[in-house]
Amino acid sequence: MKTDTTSLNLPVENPEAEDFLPILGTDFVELYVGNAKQAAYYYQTAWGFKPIAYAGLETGKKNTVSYVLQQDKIRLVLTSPLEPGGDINAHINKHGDGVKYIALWVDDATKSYQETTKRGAESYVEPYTIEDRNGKAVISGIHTYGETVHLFIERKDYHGPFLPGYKDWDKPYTTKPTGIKYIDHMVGNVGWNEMNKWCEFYANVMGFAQLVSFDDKDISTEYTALMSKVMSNGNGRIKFPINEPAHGKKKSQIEEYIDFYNGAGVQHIAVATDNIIETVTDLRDRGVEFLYVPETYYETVLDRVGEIDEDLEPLKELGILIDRDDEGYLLQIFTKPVLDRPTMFFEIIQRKGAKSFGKGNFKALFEAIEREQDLRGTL
Ligand code: TYF
Ligand code: FE
Repeated sequence: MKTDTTSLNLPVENPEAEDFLPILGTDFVELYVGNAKQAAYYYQTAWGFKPIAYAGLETGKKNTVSYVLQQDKIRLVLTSPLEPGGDINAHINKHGDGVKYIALWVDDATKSYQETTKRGAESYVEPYTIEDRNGKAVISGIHTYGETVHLFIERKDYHGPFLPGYKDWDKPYTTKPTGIKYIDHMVGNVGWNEMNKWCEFYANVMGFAQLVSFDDKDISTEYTALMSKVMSNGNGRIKFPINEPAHGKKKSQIEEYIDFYNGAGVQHIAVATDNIIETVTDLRDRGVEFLYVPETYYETVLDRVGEIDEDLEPLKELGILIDRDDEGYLLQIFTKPVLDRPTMFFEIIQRKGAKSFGKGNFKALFEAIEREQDLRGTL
């Protein structure tokens, strides 16, 4: 894919350079939540995740409980505290439910830790080994924006349900999958003027390159603005756009997030499907709420994106957005925040060649978000 060369402070993709942090994929995303049991039920029932593993009182854990859910390559962990006080309660108290760990699957968690900390990463946890009868795993971790952490997970010698210490979750699986397959990208919202600092972190500390950059002129409506840069790892499996608020006539959605999350954190998780019409129809039937796009969007969209394989009618009914770049097109849609605070949401994306992020939809999307902000009195 084309890389951005206009922003000279960051390295762009260099296929010759050796990747000092080879990442095999996203291993899991762990949220700290107030009530993991009910959150797990939501992700099973509404999103079609399958229960995989469990750790809690029954497995000898005294202070916390964790449920692991999986759908195709996407693994979610939901963790709650079982007692007052401590880091998890503090996290929930400050942020509400939210992403604590973005865990990256690596071949060597010790080397990943050494290579990143020697380039300036702040240590979260030194490499440690955990073991049970299913084998062993090595885990290490470094801090990223806000209170979010990147864990490195080395699991080549582990053959159980999730990680040592977890047991099979024996609940019968009744919900059907919704067709989401893998995490396409995960977006971080950071504070005013912090975007470059965090993009430099991904470049210098993790060896990522910048794919694209949008300034407040690309990403503004009449009322609100933000800035965004997309950082990608060497093999392109990990893509982390970073947003910061920008000044407009009204409050940036990024500022609203920062206010409610009380700091930087994960804004959205984009999940890929091979059939967005079926996936979104299914999610809607199960009660997942999506942003509304006015019908006028569909009057001109094909003039902008040209011919597509899908009928326009179902896309219009569901509110799915369309965009094109040099390599193909993409279909995308955004949920409303999935928590009470207007913080985290999901994107469903189907790529048909396009490797970009839907720049042509930003205006329609941000106007839809503004309508929600207005209802909340936070615009
Ligand atoms: O990930 C992206 O870049 C797109 C568009 O606050 C986007 O999904 C960018 C910023 C934002 C919401 C969506
Ligand atoms: Fe996105």
